[in-house]
Amino acid sequence: VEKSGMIDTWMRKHRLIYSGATKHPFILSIRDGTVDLEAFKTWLGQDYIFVRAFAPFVASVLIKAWKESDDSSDMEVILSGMASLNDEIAWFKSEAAKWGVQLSEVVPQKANQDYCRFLESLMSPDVEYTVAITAFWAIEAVYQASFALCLEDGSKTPAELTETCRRWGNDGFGQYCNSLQKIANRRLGKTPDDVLTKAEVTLLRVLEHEVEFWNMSHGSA
Ligand code: HMH
Repeated sequence: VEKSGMIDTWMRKHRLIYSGATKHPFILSIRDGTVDLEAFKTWLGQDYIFVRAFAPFVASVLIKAWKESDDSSDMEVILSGMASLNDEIAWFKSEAAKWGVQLSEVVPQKANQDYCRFLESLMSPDVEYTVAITAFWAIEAVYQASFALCLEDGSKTPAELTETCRRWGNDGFGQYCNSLQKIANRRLGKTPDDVLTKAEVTLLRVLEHEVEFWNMSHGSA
């Protein structure tokens, strides 16, 4: 079996759930300009809490790369991701102030708690680097694809939300996601079948958590 483009194979195999995560009604409402700004504020506050849990997860991937990776450039890609999280947390604070969202008073909703607990489970030293880097790629790729959609020609994204969309939808972030995808593909191409299965299951869990996360702001919450 050709395993080198495993991510692409999985994207084809799971394209319905992938597009469920990247073309969620909340994202489509930003794109068509009908977004409920209260829903946006909910997302902003919840995502700030998520990113605070995401940073230690990325740190755990860095540790795994340092211990297990066969390519020293992996560490630089992961480290650049960690560095942008520093900027991102500052951005959330200033954005929240702009929208009148009190971050200290935001209570994590169940979907957010579940997602953060899932991230924590992936921080365990028992979780293989290959599995963790696949999850890391998927988490970033969903945001990249989602927000890039809101910046495409013909989208009616409200002016006050374009900066948010550019944060994850810009080309630089797209390049960074491609670098993560390359690392994941390289690792998946030489991993035993049991780890491959774990990585695929983990990828599906990420996509499910992303859908539930969007649902907090729009839909079945
Ligand atoms: C829920 N998924 C969620 N929040 C984020 N900020 C990202 C992915 C991308 O970093």
